[in-house]
Amino acid sequence: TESPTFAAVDLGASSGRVVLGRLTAGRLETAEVHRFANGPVPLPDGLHWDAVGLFREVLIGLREAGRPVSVGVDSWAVDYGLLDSSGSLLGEPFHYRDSRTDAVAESFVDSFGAPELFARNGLQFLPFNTIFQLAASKGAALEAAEVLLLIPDLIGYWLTGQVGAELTNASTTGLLDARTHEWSPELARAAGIDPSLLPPLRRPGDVVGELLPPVAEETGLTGTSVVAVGSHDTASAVVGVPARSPNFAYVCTGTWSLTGLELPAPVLTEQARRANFTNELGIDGTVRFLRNIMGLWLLQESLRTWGLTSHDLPGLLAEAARAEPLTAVVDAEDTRFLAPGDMPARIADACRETDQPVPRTRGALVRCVLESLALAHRRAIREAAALSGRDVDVVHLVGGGARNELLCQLTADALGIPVVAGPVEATATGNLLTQAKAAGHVADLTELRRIIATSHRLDHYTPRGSTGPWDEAEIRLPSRPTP
Ligand code: ADP
Ligand code: LRH
Repeated sequence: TESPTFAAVDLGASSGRVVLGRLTAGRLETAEVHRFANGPVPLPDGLHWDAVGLFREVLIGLREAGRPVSVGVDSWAVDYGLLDSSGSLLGEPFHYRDSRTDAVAESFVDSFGAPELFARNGLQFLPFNTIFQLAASKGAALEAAEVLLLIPDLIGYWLTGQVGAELTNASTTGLLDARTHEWSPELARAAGIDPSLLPPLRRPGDVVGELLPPVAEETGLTGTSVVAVGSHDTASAVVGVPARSPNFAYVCTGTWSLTGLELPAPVLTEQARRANFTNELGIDGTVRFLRNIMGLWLLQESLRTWGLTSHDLPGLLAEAARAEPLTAVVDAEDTRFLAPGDMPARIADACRETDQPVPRTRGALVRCVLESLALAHRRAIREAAALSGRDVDVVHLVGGGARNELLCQLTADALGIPVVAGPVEATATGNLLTQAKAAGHVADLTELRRIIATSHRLDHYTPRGSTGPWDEAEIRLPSRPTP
């Protein structure tokens, strides 16, 4: 019989792609058929995504997809579009870096009670969680809205005409009950919305629907259905971690560094809340116990400030590799770095405030960014292990950052634990294999990960030297207030 193929639509905050996967004799061959840029668009009322433009790129990609069994869609979390009663999109979705939640998020938490909120939804405090975005929204769009669709579900709606909310991404909204895995009407009301705005939940593996006739015509696809995957990109990235033993931690590095552990159950303790950990849902009942670290956004925005592009990255990384180690580090979880803007200036401020030298060259600043990320990876992994009572003997670093050899090596050095880097396209890989599993070609997560480990070239980094200099650098970071 012919080997089945699947198509993954993976929308990252900095780029989107359509990737095909063919499963033959226990190996997955992948081919990227379309890639396109993505990013915030400043409009008079704030920062948005160009959702319609992204959908157009999805259609262009699917036109190159051949005859896949199914299509799965994933994207970044928390953001949403609103539809009116006739199914029209009510304005371009806001970007999670928009500042409208600044004044609202903390006061919402204060009035609800931080421990009460964490006990209910199990989420890390991030000012852009959907619950805070909704609390900050006023106006006509929300009043006219009949249904709220998270970004991958919006793309799924445009492909099939079916509405729903996929569970892994719903778990990032702050509106899902961490114990029952159902929408919480109480949290919806607290956010100021009618709970009926939230569509029925669907799970990875569920059929979303068949392609609408204009979509089938535009893409040339017939007989292809859309299947729900871990539609939160980080859920698919964790599926795409080629772990061979249970004692692994992961760092999903792209725009963000999502760093933590895969667990069978949430950790809802007061210590976990104070350490600002999140319990997001993975596939097959797993929990992603992790922290959001600012990630390569720090580097992307530095390049943008300098008028450089990703083509300049190899040269800059070579300079960073030659720069003096650990002269200055910043807290890569500080929300001061969240908004778009002059990143080198903000990093310099953070160095001054902690009495450290300001990096004088671009190479030194890039080194400061990568060392700060490595230190943040170390802190999150150590704390996740302590809070969950797990041992960690290997760290899997997946996503675009797996191409960054210096970042991989520094992460191994800081932790004193080996790092296995790759796949770069872990998210698309996890998306594809979740579809293959839904179609009955893969038994479970263990087999799925074995397929990834045998299909991809992985790079191994062994820790160099002692972790002493990292212990010393960690002391220079300001202590974080706990609410
Ligand atoms: P996202 O899904 O959040 O958009 P990706 O997983 O695509 O992010 O990762 C993008 C990041 O990958 C970039 O910000 C960049 O730092 C890194 N990257 C891409 N290409 C290279 C390269 N050739 N060398 C080092 N890093 C790279
Ligand atoms: C990574 C990601 C992350 C979220 C952020 C908004 O792309 O989905 O897991 O917290 O975007």
